[in-house]
Amino acid sequence: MSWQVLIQSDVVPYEPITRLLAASDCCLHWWRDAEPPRDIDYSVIDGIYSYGHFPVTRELMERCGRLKIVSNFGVGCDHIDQNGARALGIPVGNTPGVLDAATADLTWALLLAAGRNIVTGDHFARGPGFQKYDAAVLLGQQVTGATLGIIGLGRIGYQVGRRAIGFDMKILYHNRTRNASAEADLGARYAGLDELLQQSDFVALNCPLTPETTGLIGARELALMKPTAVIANAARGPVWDQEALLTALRAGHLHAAATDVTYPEPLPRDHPLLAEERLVVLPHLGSATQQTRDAMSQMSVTNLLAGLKGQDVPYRIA
Ligand code: 8YV
Repeated sequence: MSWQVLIQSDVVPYEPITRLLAASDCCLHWWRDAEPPRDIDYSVIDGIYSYGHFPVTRELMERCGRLKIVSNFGVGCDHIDQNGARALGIPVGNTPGVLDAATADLTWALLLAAGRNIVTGDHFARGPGFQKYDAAVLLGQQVTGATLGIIGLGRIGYQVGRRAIGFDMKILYHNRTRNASAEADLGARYAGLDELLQQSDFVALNCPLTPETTGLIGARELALMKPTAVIANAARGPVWDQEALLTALRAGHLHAAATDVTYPEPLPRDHPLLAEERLVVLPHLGSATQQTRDAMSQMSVTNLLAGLKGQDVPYRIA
């Protein structure tokens, strides 16, 4: 018996995924373009494997006649209609835990890069302008001893906080709910959003994208921040208002910002954010280490196969 699986991806997926799927009883039907493929029989689709962030709508799930599972390569499932899946009784699997360390490391790479002018410094060191060493150029913001505000103290935010202990930082956090064990472990203090923004020298966005977090950081919130502050987004682009961020950076309000995520992703090549020197931009590298990608591949294929067989999905978000 072979399972019919719709795999959404406009790039060649990470090799271990196709290897694991090839070793299973899955017959793959590719969705490679913006629009769903027309040449497949949706009535026989047993599973959807979501790679990248193509939308998985309720309509698509309803169209797949025998759907038993939606398996996502990644922890964030904002592109999947989870309420729709619940209503239809279709389990959704994701890959929590295995990417916390890699994403927390990258959050720190963003904070440090923006705070210590790493990218502008790299460009300057290679360019024609660097003729004499000058101790007064490219002064950054001190990380050690500063206040870190973590917005979203889930698994990844917690790991960001753990790393801050090594920098002797004072930690504030803002979250849907208080996290007593994290407060005890990290010495973190819960703060309202405005207070966190006003008091933090470094702000890390590590929350999932939900209706509540969409546009969480807009012009008003950016204006509350210290003019020397640094903000990094390792969550999802729509958590902040990109236009408001650009305006704040251009006005010299904030030391710098860094982001791993944008909307759309990628940005059009002529987007003004890409020309902003005080913004570090990465192409969604949060969990992009070989070790983490291997674990994500294994986990997402395990979820897929369990769902196809009607077994409990080991890592289930909906
Ligand atoms: C993935 C991510 O790279 O897990 C997530 O939510 O954003 C990243 O770890 C991505 O989802 C895979 O496409």
